[in-house]
Amino acid sequence: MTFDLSVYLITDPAMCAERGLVETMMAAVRGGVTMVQLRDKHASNAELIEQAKALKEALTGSGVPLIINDRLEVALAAGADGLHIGQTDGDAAAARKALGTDAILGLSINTHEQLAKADTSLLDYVGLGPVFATSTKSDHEAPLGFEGLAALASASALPSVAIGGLQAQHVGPVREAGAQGLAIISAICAAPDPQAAAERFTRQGGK
Ligand code: 3NM
Repeated sequence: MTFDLSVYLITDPAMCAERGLVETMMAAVRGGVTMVQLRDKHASNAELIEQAKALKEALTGSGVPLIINDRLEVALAAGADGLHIGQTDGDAAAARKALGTDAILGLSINTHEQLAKADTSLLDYVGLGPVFATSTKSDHEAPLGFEGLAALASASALPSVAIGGLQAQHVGPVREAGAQGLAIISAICAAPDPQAAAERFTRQGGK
């Protein structure tokens, strides 16, 4: 499946709770986000399957793919467009085998060692981060800054999306560092107006 990493929304259950998951995502889609990832480290698979199905239905006809964080069973059961895995989330080979060649498969990378070990034949993109320290992920690795991001992006054979503490004013520097896009949680999900927040990213040339 073709995909566009330029403005990649990742959902957070607490930040989306008040407005609703589907409503927050759809506001961001109206603002131009190009990918959506459902991420909830604590929900059960059954809860996530239900949420994923609702998101997938809302995205019908938008051309925006739905990616599931970490849970292969959820991606399969909900008919999602892909899966994103972290370094400790399990096995890219098993995920690719279960999802098939058409699915979008992404992997989080923080170091050159991790990048060297990643099997690019199994993956579609890498997530590089965190660019900055962020309170959204309490156990994140050491921040890369734009220099570290550029070093990893240039060493990557796969398209990359930057993550971690990113705001609309970072679209230019992230692109200059060689990443194809920005993955964003709080700057969109926790914004008073997620559509306007997404538009700030897409207007900066993020799309
Ligand atoms: N992964 P925000 S940083 C989910 O470095 C996640 O792999 C990261 O949230 C990584 O846009 C991060 O609110 C949190 O900073 C990103």
